[in-house]
Parts: sequence; C-alpha cells; structure tokens
Amino acid sequence: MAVRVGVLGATGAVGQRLIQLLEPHPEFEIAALTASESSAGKTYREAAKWRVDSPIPDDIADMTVTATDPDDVDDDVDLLFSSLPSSVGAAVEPAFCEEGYVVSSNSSNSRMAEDVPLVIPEVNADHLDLLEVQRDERGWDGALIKNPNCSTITFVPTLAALAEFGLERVHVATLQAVSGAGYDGVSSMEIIDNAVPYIGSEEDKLETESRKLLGEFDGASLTHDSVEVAASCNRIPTIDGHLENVWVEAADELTADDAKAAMREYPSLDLRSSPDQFIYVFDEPDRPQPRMDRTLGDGMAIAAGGHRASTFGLQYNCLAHNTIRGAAGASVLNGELLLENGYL
Ligand code: 2RA
Repeated sequence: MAVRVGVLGATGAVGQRLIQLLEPHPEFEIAALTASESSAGKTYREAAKWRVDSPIPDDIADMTVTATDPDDVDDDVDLLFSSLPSSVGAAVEPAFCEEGYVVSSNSSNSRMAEDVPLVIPEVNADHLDLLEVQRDERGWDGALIKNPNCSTITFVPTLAALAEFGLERVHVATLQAVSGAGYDGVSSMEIIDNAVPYIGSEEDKLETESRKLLGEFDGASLTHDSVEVAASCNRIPTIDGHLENVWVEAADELTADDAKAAMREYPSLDLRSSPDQFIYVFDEPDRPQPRMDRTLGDGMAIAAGGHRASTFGLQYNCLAHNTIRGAAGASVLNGELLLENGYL
C-alpha cells in the first residue's frame, strides 16, 4: 500500500522536481498539492508554469491545488514534502506537525534547531532519533525532519568519507548553478558570461550545517562536530549542478590515494579517478563548463575526483545535481528513511 504524500509549495522549482521524482516512486502516491492562496482551487496545470525536463504527469495536471493550510489538506495524507520559502515554512510547518502530519522539508527554516534532525541518510541516519526528543519537547503528533542545503549535500558526504582521518579544517569554494536560485531568482540572462561571488545566504549554511551533520547524537542530545569550515560561494552560468572545490586538513596523514580509497567505498559517491576525467565538458576551448554527467545515473550520485596534495592539505572536487540529488531528492531520501524507521 503506497504512502499518501503531499507537496507543500508544489509550483516552485523544487516543488516541480519533487513531483517529477515522486510520481514514479513505488512507495509514495501524490495525493495533495499546495501553493499560494492565489493558486488555491486551480488545477495544477493552471497554477504551475511547468519547467522541469519531462512533461507534467497527466494525473497531476488535473489535481486541484489547495492553499498551504492544514485545514485544506486531506488528513489521510501521511507525509508532506515541503519546499516552501523559509519564512512561510517557519510559520506553517509547525502547524502541520501539530495536526499530526510528518513533514520532510527542504526549507531552510529550523535546520539548526537542536530537536530537528538535519539528515543525509548515508551520513547521519542515526540522528533521526532526535524525533523522539522533538515529540517530547513539542508535544506534536506529527514530526519535522530537514535535509540540508543542496550545496551542503554536495560536499558533506565526501567529508564523512574522510572522517576517520580526523578532520580539522575544511575550506570549500562553490560554483553554483542558476537553478539553485529558483525560477524567480537570478535570471539566466543576467548571469550569462558572468560569475557572481558571495551568494550571501549560502556561506553560513555550508559552515554550520556541515558541523551538525557530522556531529554525534548520544540518544538525548546532539554535539556538533568541532571541524572548522570556511566557505566561499559563487553563482556561475550553468543551469543545473553545483561544483565544489574542497581543501581538507586532517589530524592524521591523508594522501590522495587514501582519500580515493575512502571515497570509492562510500555510499552515493561516484569516484572520478583523475582531474582531467572530472566531468568537465569543454564545449568551447575557452569556456570550461561543469556539466552533470548523465552516466552518474539518475542524478542521485555525487561525483568526487581530482584528488591532489596541496599547500592546505588535500584538495579535491565534488559535484551534485542541486535539485535532483540536492533539494528534492534529499527530501525524498529522508521520506524513505522515515518509512523504513516506522515513522509513517
Ligand atoms: C542555491 N543552495 O543554490 C541554494 C538553493 N536554495 O541558491
């Protein structure tokens, strides 16, 4: 019996990607779509400017969109995937949890709340048990789990693979695709032939979310990891795919071969063995373009490669599809984790 799910914020860039990933999913059945008040009552086809790289599924196109309000969503929906603007999520996600809904959210609000599990399943699935603390403290019948920022998801699994070497300091520079800014964000035309330094909302997320994800949960509270992380984030003129350059300093000796061996074994990482193979597709000799390499499968793998010793420890690169593996896929993976652990 498929779990009945809803998508909060269904017309946005990530909401559309959620629908694309959930519609064929064998364990989830889309039963509710919400958007702003102005879209309530319309069919999804009328409400959404569909821009994902596959047609709207017919059964979705004719669904009636409701307002993002617990009173308007069928109470037989078991799990809600939320990709609301953080200001909206901060207001309505707790209301849904109080009403008994379980929410797997990509929205940035509450990611750092001490009783909200921030989870990448292959990194810290054990943090899910924070939900018991959450229920005790908030008295919710429902539950709230968060996935991290898509640029955080791109590099933290590679750090988790190297944790055995005793991570001390990490520097990360990102080259982030335009789709990360959402359909109403940076316009592709504004950024063509440009690179925009300092995205502003990103740097702090990479520096703080990574330490929570790598932290230790003792069954009652979570201690964030002590690793020092410094991030610099840039927007570049690609449509999809966040590419990140990482420098890691560890307590123990960490060679490029050590890192390759560790990453080769780590779930979700797709190791690219040498810099020149690392997913650069040179469309024009003077304009290197990082592209999502579709051989990574359905975009859920995280590519890692180009490992080399540098003045600042070990340097390597990683790349993830920011809405498939990042925002939307990350929420779906957390929905699967909730299902596996009896929360649905
Ligand atoms: C960005 N990581 O790329 C963000 C997506 N919310 O702008």
